[in-house]
This record gives sequence, C-alpha cells and structure tokens, in this order.
Amino acid sequence: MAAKKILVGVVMGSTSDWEVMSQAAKVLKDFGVPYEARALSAHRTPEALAQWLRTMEKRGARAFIAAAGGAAHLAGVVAAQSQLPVLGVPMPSKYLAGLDSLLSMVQMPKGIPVATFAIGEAGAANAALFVVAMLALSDAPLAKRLATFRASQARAVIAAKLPD
Ligand code: RP5
Repeated sequence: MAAKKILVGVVMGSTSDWEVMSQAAKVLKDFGVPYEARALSAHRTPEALAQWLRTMEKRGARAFIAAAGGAAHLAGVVAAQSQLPVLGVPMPSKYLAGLDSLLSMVQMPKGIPVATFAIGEAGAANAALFVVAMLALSDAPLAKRLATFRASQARAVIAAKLPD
C-alpha cells in the first residue's frame, strides 16, 4: 500500500523538543495540513535523517519545519539536502535559554537559506502558520481557513478586557 501523502515534514533534534514543537503540529492539524513529525538528529542520526528527507520528498512534501537546540545545525543540514523551503525553529536550551540555538540557526552562510523563526512556542506556531500561508497560495479552501483564523484571532484581541 502506498504511504499516505504528506505536505509538511516536521523534524526536531530530540524528543525533548516535542513539548515546544507540538505547537507547530497542532497548527498543522487544526488547518488540516497533512504532516509527519519525527525526532531525528543531524549529528546523532545523520543517515536516518537523510533517508527520511528523501522519503518525505517522494511523498509530496512542500516544506520542512526543522527545530533544534544548542549547536542547532539541523535546519541547515536539512536545507543542504533538500531544495524545499526550510523553516527553522530555535529551541530553548538549558544553559543559554535558546540564544545559542537562535544564533546558530539564523546565521546560515550565503547560498543555502533557512527561514528562522522566534525561539520556542511562538516560533513553532508561527513556522506552521507560515507554511499554511505558503500552501494557501495555491489552495483556495486553505486560504479561506487562514482568513477565518485571523479574523477570529482579531475578534478575540478586540473583545479582551483589561483588569480594572
Ligand atoms: C539538540 O540538543 C536537540 O534539538 C535538543 O534541543 C537539544 C538537547 O537534546 P537532548 O539532550 O534533550 O536529547 O540536538
């Protein structure tokens, strides 16, 4: 039986990243965007990572979201191996609070880009929302769902009351 088609590959360097990256998965799920999430590391499992990237491309992936912490080279390694857009999410880290992850990820040398998002949950959710916006360019029902989401978010902000 053929593997289920997916549109987004979500990869993180460790299962310890999942608590944050589940925010990205939730957004994709809520918008009905088929994705596969895996914990695969650029340095601990380089061959398995390369194999998974090839499989995702064959299954129709249109983008990768890659999250890592510390010497966060995972997104760059994914971008080196795939021509698909790579969105990077720096993970909060134990000793440097994710600043190490952010600087590692955002400072890609010229030629192989990674679109780097904010550290942590906001970055995870926004990377997924950005993928939704990219896919919505050629998917009118998805574009409508994105517009509905943004309108409802705006209504919630306007309706919110500050404490007396
Ligand atoms: C990175 O090292 C991972 O992306 C994670 O953010 C960090 C710590 O990994 P573990 O030691 O928790 O597996 O590769």
